[in-house]
Amino acid sequence: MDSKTCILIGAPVDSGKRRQGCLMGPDAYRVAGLADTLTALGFNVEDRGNVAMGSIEPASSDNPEVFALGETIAWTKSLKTAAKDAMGLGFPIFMGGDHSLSLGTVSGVAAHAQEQGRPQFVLWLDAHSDYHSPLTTASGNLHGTPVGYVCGRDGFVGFPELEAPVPPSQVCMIGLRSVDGAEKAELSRHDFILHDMRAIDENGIAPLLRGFLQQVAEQNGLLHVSLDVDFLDPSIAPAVGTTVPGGATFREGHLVMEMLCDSGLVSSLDLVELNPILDERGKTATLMVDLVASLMGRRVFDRPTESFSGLKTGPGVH
Ligand code: NNH
Ligand code: MN
Ligand code: MN
Ligand code: MN
Repeated sequence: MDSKTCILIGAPVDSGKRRQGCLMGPDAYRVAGLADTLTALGFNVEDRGNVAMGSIEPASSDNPEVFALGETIAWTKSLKTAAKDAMGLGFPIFMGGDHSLSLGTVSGVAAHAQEQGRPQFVLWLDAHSDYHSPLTTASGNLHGTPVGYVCGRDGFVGFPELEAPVPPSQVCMIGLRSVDGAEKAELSRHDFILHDMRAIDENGIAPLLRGFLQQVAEQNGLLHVSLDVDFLDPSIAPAVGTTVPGGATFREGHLVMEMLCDSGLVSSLDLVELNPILDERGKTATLMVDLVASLMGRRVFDRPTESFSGLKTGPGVH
């Protein structure tokens, strides 16, 4: 693939919860200047427009609460294909759309990784763990299920068969502060790498992330980053339907992105849950674009390279 090409893929998914508005996300990123920002950092940028949902087939769940199941299945199919294809062409940035888009993007990039014979790692930057299945969700909102799906939980009837389940030990979650009881019980049965806000407060975010990056490097993994707007504190990122107080600060957000950049390990990115109608003069969309800039190399001064044992490459080089 071309390491200096960023592929922008709009995923106007709004089926993952009842409050509508995330379908405007891709255009908000465009208006906030995502493409120009990447161009200024030296990338070739290819905006492939928005992915279409695909045809909705009749679908039903044993859980009567489940919302818009058929639509989310249709999105998962089309986004999985789009993600798998894009991995061969450059560094894909999936502009959401709510977090149910990650059922498609993560299963797609993981299938690509398997074809390359490399392990897929996932960094989940989110207030929530999104580890429900359609059978366990109390809200019925499928944006709370992508980690469950990509890690191979039961209950995803009607969704595409998983080609390459991601082992929980290859999933790191940072920023947790709202985890449902049923999710917590199920999470604890597996070896996810879980860092809640208290862990960030006590240790600082850098050592938590560094430990995970070391693992990715040692295993020559590909790394998908899924950035939920609600990872950030609502005071700096209000444009999200599920604000939870006590989130990552402006500098914690940027530091994560800067360290990810220096690691050279990131191979794909989701930007999810931006709901532009809830924004304040575009400040959340602008912050998200600036975070992408930090991930892709914007910096004041260079740092000595981190001593990861993996390949020393740039973002998207894999
Ligand atoms: N766990 C809750 C649910 O399943 C909230 C999920 N909401 C999110 N996830 N915003 O990131 O409904
Ligand atoms: Mn590749
Ligand atoms: Mn989420
Ligand atoms: Mn969330």
